[in-house]
Amino acid sequence: MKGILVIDGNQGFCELISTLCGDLGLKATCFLSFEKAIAEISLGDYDCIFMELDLQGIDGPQAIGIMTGMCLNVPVILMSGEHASILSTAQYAGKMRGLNIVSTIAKPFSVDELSSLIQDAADRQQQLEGQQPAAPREKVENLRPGEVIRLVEAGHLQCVFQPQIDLNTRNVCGVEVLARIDHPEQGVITPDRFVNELENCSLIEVFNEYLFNHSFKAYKAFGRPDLTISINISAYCIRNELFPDFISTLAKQYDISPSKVILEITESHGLNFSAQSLMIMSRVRIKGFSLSIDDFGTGYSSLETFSKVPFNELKVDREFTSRLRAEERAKKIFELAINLSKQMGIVSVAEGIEDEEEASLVAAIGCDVGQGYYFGRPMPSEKFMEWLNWELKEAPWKQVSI
Ligand code: G
Ligand code: G
Ligand code: MN
Repeated sequence: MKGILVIDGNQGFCELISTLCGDLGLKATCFLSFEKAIAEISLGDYDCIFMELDLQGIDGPQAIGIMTGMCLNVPVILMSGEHASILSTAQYAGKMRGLNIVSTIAKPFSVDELSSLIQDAADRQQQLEGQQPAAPREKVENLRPGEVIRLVEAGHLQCVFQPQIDLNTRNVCGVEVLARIDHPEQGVITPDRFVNELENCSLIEVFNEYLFNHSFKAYKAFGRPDLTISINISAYCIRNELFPDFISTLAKQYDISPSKVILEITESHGLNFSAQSLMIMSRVRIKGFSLSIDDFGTGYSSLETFSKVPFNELKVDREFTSRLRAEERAKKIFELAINLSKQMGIVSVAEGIEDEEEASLVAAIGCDVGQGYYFGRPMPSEKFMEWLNWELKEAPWKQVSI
């Protein structure tokens, strides 16, 4: 153990933390300001840094900015007596810039809380010391729209299927289709490397024609007309006068009830409130299809969209699900989204559920449907059919009393 570095303007606090560290067999080095600590910090030779946000001179958030420039990977713990939201924003911003902020602690705290934080930091550091640093990720180019279409036409479009669970009955109730390109040289490519460019040009329509056919065909093969099928569409579709008839004709051709088809729209550039696109969305609803607002709460999603577009489902972004447990603010926003759905009389879906605790938590808040790795990852159609059989009898979430 190399020891702990403490930056706090309060002499008494520095003494307390030194004593606690001493009891745990750790050495603490304390500084009353960031300026005084900076030379030591740059050596990076500590197991952990405890830093107060409200410092004289260079304050905590500024200090975070300076530390990110130093490329440190020492774990940092932020402390503050300010409102919890300030602490969690500072943590979030620091992490975004690559600083290893492992936790925050609101003052005043008990000696026990502090001791367990110090112990955790020491344990974590010991684990890390045995590990190789991660290899830097190679920068990969996005696929050009023309190339995507060429690959799709050559049969390289893959669809994977992720289950959705009714949180009241705990049975599967739907499936979301996610597109992949199986690239001959680069392997499986996810939509973050091709969808944006494609959505900005008319080739998205060619892509969608393949995608819808592929998805509907697989859906029929599942032999589960009770499930809904959710497909991601882009703003481009709902500016196209031909889209309502296209989707309607296709559903008839595959003998699929429109009431089982949910079209997910992510707000991004391009979703506008022109009379034309509002009319197209209304026509899609009149023909019996559902419209879902995807990734709600992040990016471009706004209450304006919500108030103008005829959505009948809201999917809360997985960002909120993952922060629900640790962050009171994320939980409040989650609750707001669920209450809003209830008031509007529409279905709510939580994305990104990764364990039972998250599943129970979102269900307790009143969310209707759950989706995430806990229930099932996106799977190729054959795997999904096996999953459906397994789900009927063995799924662990059915054993949980609700
Ligand atoms: O697993 P994944 O990386 O597939 O999905 C990332 C995002 O890509 C999803 O949130 C979804 O919005 C988008 N996406 C996935 N499949 C499609 C698709 O077929 N069409 C469009 N327009 N977007 C998709
Ligand atoms: O359309 P949309 O944003 O909902 O796409 C879902 C995306 O989220 C896909 O990229 C999918 O692979 C990913 N995803 C689905 N479930 C989970 C989960 O439990 N955890 C994480 N981290 N990602 C998930
Ligand atoms: Mn989606």
